[in-house]
Amino acid sequence: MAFVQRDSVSVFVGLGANLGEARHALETAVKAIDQLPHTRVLQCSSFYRSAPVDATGPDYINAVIHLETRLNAYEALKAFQSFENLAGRERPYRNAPRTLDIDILLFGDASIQSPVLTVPHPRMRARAFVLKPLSELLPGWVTPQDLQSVQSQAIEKLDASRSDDL
Ligand code: PH2
Ligand code: MG
Ligand code: MG
Repeated sequence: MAFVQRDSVSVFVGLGANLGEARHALETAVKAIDQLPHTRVLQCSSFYRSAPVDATGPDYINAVIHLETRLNAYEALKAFQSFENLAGRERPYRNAPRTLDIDILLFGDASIQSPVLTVPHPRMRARAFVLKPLSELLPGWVTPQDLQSVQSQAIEKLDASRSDDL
């Protein structure tokens, strides 16, 4: 990897899928991310089932992971997009149902506005499927007002011991 930086950065990443074996796709993605060079997954939230927000199609499975990496944000983005493609992701239109979506939410304290990447993720505070799992990993970041403002969005935490939730 060409752009490895010296210091490792603490990164939060949102995972989602609503086509195919969604839960399996998320589990596979977590393992693949953990195996990236200079990268370690530190924590994974519970898995949640959520109704599509600004989108149509089946319910999503969502989770958030915390990792540390020495890749820069663009290297991480490129790797995540390759994992999406390997999972069979198609992009017929904006917010189309998908087999795997991997979004950088927070990349250390970086603020990035480029044509390919905006960090912090511009819609993360408006989405229960990000705020609920993120509040498990980074409780101080998610305020009660944040959670209040998304309480109309249907979401349920899945039982970790059950494999038949889908
Ligand atoms: N992702 C979207 C649009 N809407 N809704 C839910 N519940 N979960 C998602 O991951 C999601 C969504 C665009 O990435
Ligand atoms: Mg997304
Ligand atoms: Mg995405």
